[in-house]
Amino acid sequence: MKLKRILGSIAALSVCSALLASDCRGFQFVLETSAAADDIISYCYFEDGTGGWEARSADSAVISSDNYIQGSKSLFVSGRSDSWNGAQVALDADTFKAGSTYAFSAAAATCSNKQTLMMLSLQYTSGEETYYDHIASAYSKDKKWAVLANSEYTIPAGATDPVLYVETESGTSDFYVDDFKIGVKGSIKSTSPVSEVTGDLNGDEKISIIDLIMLKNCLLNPKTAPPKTADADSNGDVDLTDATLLIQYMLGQITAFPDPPVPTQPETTPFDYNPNVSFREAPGNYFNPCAQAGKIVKETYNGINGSNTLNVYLPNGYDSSKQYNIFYLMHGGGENENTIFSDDVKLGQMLDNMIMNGELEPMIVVTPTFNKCAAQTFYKEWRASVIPFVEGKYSTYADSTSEADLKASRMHRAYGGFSMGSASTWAGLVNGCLDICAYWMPLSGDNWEASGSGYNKAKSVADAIDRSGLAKNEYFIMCSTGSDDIAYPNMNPQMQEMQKMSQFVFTSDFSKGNFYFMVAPGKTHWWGYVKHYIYDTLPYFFHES
Ligand code: FER
Repeated sequence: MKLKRILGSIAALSVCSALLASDCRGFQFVLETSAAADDIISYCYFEDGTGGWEARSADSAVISSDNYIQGSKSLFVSGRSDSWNGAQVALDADTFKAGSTYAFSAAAATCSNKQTLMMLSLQYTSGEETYYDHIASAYSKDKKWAVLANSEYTIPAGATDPVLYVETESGTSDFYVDDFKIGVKGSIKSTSPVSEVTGDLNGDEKISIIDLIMLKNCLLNPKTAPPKTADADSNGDVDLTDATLLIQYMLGQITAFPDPPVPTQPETTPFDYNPNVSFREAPGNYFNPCAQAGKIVKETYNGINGSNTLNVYLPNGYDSSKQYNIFYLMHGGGENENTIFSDDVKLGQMLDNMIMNGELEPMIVVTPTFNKCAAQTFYKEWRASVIPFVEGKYSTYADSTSEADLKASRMHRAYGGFSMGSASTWAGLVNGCLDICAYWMPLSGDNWEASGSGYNKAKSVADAIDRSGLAKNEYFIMCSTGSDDIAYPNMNPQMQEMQKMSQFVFTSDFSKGNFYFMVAPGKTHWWGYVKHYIYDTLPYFFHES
């Protein structure tokens, strides 16, 4: 062990000086994947077309010159709604024989700002069954290229209809594919197996000089994505500090790498709750353009109900290295995803002004539409398509869009809506979405998941809470309407019954309770009033942990 350390030290020192002194191009061999031309059986560099590559359940796969690893073009894949969506090419079964071994390689680069495991996979049929196998994988982030290569992959014996494809382990961000080739067995160098051990860049389960050389290559080639394990200080960036830490580790000066830094943003903020929040209009100038305006981005995604669009409000100064709370806000019947940020409502301006004046923490607000299904079933599309699309692309508290990470970030997610949007809110809450969302804002609409009395409607909500197994400080329901609103006579009996039930503790101080109903005197069923309910109550969200 001691001898190993000393040898390691000497090697580390020589590389350390190489790092400082040379142009180090001699070390590039580690990431080299090129094969002799004779060894290549099939290739596509996307310079002269797609070479048979096509979208795999994504909206499109087209040639792009925005990002490439060689030549001047690549294949750009967009409009994915699941992690297995991407780009694919059918393999000629006469050329690539089942049971035979070949070398496979493709470069891939995600548009996500999160580390994303890119995968080169094979779909094939055997008998009646379809199978999916992973050939090679590597991490990418911020459009940097990861090489997915396996020098010896055997197409399973008996496989028919082989289709090669590029997908991601999680998330639905757009990505690029380039430099695709299949060669004779052994002709292309395999990329490293993916390791979870910090400092082990090449996945050989050791931390050695080879890892340091690989790290150096990543630093010298900004187009190439470093593996996740290169981030020795776990701060999200790979830089010279990580190289220094690796050297120190090999010299025995440190025995472990630093723990990930504590997030600079506090998980929760102390909040001065009013336990009986009452209706108050937002200042009139909050509906004027704001000096510190956020951005409203129109997005298209391919969801379970087909292609659809939504709007994403990004607060002023949105920074993808920070994490943001997220509020999904639904329109009413006869409206659409553009209503809420339109000049009729001007919610964007109101959010800008609230955030500028410190009344609201910067957050992401998403306005989808239930117009491709029904208000009461939209929660299915929200869960299966909208959240993975939005939170795979924008930075929320979800570390990935896996089920586990959505659950872990539930205290940073809210859902609300007006009128039929309120029907969609109750539907999501009642039908199993409490596991990924803690904050709910029904506005001028009662629960249509149960018919009949206010008691029945209240009981359907209470039952969902019982099924969720959550504690009383893990779910929060902030309801509002006007006393002259058509929803009031429907909503009020349900609200009265909920107050009697043990699952609900009535107060707008969410450090002490979880349910509130604000009634605005004389107000009717109109966004012109409802926008003020959001002004009054949205600041009460996201302070609990
Ligand atoms: C309600 C009253 C009205 C309600 C929805 C509506 C979900 C919607 C009316 C419309 O779209 O015309 O209590 O609850």
